[in-house]
Amino acid sequence: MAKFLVTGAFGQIGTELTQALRARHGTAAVVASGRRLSGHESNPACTDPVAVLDVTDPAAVRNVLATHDVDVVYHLAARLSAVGEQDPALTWRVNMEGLRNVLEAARARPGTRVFWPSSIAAFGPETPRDAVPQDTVMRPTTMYGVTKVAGELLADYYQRRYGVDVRGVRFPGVISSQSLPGGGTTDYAVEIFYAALTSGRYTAFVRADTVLPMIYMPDCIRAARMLMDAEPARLRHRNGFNIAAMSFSAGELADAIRERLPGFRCEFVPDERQAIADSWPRSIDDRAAREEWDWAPEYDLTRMTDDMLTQLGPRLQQGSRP
Ligand code: VAH
Repeated sequence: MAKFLVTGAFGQIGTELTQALRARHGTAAVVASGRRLSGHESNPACTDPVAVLDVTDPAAVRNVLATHDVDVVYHLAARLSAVGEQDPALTWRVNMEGLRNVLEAARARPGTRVFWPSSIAAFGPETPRDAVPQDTVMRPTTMYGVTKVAGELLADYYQRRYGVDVRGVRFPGVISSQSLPGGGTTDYAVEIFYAALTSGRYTAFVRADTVLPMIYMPDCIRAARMLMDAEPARLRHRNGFNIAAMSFSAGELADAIRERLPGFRCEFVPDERQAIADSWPRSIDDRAAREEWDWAPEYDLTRMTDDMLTQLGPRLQQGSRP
């Protein structure tokens, strides 16, 4: 039985990825790890087998892989774009030292495979705004983005120099119904659903005309699984595959919700996160992912909005949040 380790398992993607991996491989096969367990007691991913893991501690990373005899690491622990700007040095340490420690630990255990996500945050103002090519100018303006560009290069180095089987995609903004986002610039695209179903009003922190690439969590998890299941011989790229699912403006998202909840009102009051959003592209060319491992999204704005309201509605009416 293959053993899996998810770092950042109690975060937005980690929570749902851990559950998806456990559904596919069995609970005992998937170790959920986080910097601490306290505060995550209600998180469905925070159930045995769990591990407390600070990814900036190389010995701790090596020990967890050895103790649980890990074959595959989904390395999600990271500080995101907005929160990352509050302490750039810590963001560098967590995002870069954490990744290097995981790659080093995988190198020391031949055959250990790694999934590590990059992000559209790896792009910057000089990147083409529309249909961003797989290989393009990458000069991000956030420390998070810097760590994603550097991380892609580091992961490619470990694959080329040491043969570590590490793979990754550039996730767009992720929208999820089972877990809250963790301090990113795209958090508005999740918060808006909770506000629409509770108070009926939301103040978005970006302009209405802000268009960003987004992906719904079921597609996010399927992309990770498809890439890790892909035949290595087909992969001409390795880390940082562009993937696209949908692009829409904050105003279009509010309109889609209002079509289903007529009383919903949304205002747009940009804050410091607007500058980050403005540095990212509007849409992505994901032909490489489609050609090399058959990527294809299953959720667009309409289907995602319907499912988010269907999933969240009953839960919020019962007064429960993730
Ligand atoms: C963030 N949700 O906002 C993340 C993501 C593309 C955005 O990387 O930082």
